[in-house]
Amino acid sequence: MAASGALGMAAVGTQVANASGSVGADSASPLHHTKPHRDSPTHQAANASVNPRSVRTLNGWTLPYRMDQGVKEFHLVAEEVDHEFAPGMTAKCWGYNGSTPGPTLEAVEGDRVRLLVTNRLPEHTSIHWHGLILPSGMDGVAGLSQPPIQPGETFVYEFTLRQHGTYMYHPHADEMTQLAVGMMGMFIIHPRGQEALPVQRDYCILLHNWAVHPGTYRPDPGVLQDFTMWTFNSKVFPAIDPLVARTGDRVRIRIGNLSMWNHPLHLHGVQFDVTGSEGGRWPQPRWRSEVTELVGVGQTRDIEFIAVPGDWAFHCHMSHHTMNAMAHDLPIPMGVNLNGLDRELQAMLPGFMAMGEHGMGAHQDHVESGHLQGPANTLPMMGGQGPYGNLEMGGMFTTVKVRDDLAPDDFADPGWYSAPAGTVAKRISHDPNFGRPIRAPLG
Ligand SMILES: [Cu+2]
Repeated sequence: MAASGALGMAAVGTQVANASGSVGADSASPLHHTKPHRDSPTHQAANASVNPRSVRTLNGWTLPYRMDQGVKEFHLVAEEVDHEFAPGMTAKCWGYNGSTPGPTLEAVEGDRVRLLVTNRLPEHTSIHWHGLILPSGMDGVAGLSQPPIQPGETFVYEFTLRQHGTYMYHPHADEMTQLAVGMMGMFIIHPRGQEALPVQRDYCILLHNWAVHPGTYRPDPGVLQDFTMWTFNSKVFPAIDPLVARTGDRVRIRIGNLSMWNHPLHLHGVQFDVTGSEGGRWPQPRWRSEVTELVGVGQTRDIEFIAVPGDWAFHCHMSHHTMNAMAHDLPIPMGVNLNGLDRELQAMLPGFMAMGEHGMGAHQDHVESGHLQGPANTLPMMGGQGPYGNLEMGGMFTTVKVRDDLAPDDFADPGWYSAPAGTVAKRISHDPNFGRPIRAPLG
């Protein structure tokens, strides 16, 4: 694979497929699947590379680097981006190199890295390398460790990576605003040398929340709690890609949280091990077997599991975080007869539709049949179609799709799982008085 092809793609901001392992200049890495080669100086100038041990940033990409006399040089551009949360909803956000989250940075423990940061925003910024051990003056806190990067300026950070693990980057200048509008990314440092128990699939996901009021096109940084969008890598379900794996693969999901809530991430179908964090991959005796892991604000957590065949839900367990925009200040009147309420309220609120008398599950049907029209530029609270009907999900929800017959570099959505005969729950009666259920404790 020609590395210059990756550069050409990166230059126009297109996603760079790197999971198959393009030829990197990191010839010190012992894990090259392709023959290591040392770039000539002229080749370096024209070349950009990605680490051959790349993670897969769901719905995102890894930033290629250039080698400059032994230093891996990355160039981040802080800028406004047009971002689509899912078809039907876009916003003017801020990010890096054309995307929010910004591209994932990947390097190897021991690497010398140089990070150029160009500010194309209308206000000053800086980048804090969250969790990295580095000289104080490289820590990126505007006013404390460096002057702010003014609009139009480029700053350079340079340091040696002295650890491995799952890290993040984000501004430390007007931080509340700049985080709220999408400025963040992940920084993955691979250990030098082969990992014990190597993983076959290595995903990373950055959690965030947004307040994009229906009918508006910019996130509101002043909102503290009533967020409308809960995202994996700035996307909401059903626009979040599935995590694809082959049966028996060791899969790692690296989760970072730069939102303003803690998120209990829950995976169906397996007991996973919590295996790492900003502290690197932990020694195996410290691994914990769990099915839900709380990822706190400002934390990263790595989980690993052996993939078992099926379609498995992977989501935040705060159930309002698996919904899209809701009117939080309206009650959901379960059990209340709503006859006539619509008509009276529609005089004041055109298009109002009272819902919730029998639960909210009808919402998706109403939206998809077209008679519940939301305001401009927002998304239905729930959506997504599965092989058996509506998924009634939004926000921080996706699927892990595991199949027996995938090539190691195949990350394409394999469609829905066809379950072996006799292994799917099924209807056995239409009668509400069916059977003899026990409704009281014995004795
Ligand atoms: Cu959550």
